[in-house]
Amino acid sequence: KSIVFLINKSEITAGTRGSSLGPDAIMTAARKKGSFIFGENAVEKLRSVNDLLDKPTPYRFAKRIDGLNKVYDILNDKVSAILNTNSFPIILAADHGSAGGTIAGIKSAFPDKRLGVVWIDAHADIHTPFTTPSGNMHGMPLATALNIDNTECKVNEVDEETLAFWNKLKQTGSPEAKVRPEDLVYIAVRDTEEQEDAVMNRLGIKNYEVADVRNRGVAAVMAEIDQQLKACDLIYVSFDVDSMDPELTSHGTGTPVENGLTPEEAKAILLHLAKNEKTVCMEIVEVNPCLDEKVNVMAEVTLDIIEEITQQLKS
Ligand code: DIR
Ligand code: MN
Ligand code: MN
Ligand code: MN
Repeated sequence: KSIVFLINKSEITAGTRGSSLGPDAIMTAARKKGSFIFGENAVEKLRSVNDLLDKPTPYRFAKRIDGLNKVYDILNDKVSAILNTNSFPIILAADHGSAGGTIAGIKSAFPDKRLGVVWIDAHADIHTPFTTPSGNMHGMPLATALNIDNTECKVNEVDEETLAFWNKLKQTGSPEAKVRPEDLVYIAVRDTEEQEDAVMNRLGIKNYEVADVRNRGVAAVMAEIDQQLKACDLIYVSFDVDSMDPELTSHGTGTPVENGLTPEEAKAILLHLAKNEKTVCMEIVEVNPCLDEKVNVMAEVTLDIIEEITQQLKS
């Protein structure tokens, strides 16, 4: 496969600042190590909308949703264009809020294909403006892909303007749901709010806990995931680095949660998915060197994983 690294530095959806530096921290780690991965493969950089962060946002239950609509449109165009040239996008993004735009782009390129999603994350990212505790949109990308509002668990009174932007996000790439709940699999989710637990239960969304991965082994868990996604034509893999244990990644991410995957477990999972012919796009998000307790350790750990999946995809 021919790889395109797509760099998206918009960091408007997290609650902490600095993940826009994540992709550069990974590229810096590569140069330090003497890796030519970013010279040997195509690299494309997207325009960022980070200047929105220099002003307050009026949308308290969906912060900077105006900017996120632009990011969704940019990704929808770019990801679908890369897929249409038969290349494989590996997206290095700042925070996770844009991943719904990536899914929109995959759906735009393959409107008639059934898309499975493997979401490796400490968080479920399935909030909506009606349920969010923070207003941070990196907690919501999957709700846009599933086209759900979860008003069953409503806690926020959402204004009309926010709602119009929200509906537009959900419709980017397709007016209908882009992913079915049974085609979504979580790995390592361990920090959710009750509104998220309720929607996961209602829709029957499966989570493989860190203990499942550790006790049963990566191979057994991945075989079960392959089985669940058997009816899907395509797979998108979203890797939030906070799925990994903060003690092993020097807390270099915005919302670290203890008891995560080891980098070795994460790598084995991602390599398995990279080997699957159905996998059409992988995304790596939430590296934040501003929060790293050592010197760029999270980026170095993440680079190591990216190098191996790239090698696997090209073989
Ligand atoms: C929390 C934290 N569920 C929220 N979310 C995420 O604010 O919605 N942290 N995605 O990375
Ligand atoms: Mn996430
Ligand atoms: Mn997360
Ligand atoms: Mn600690």
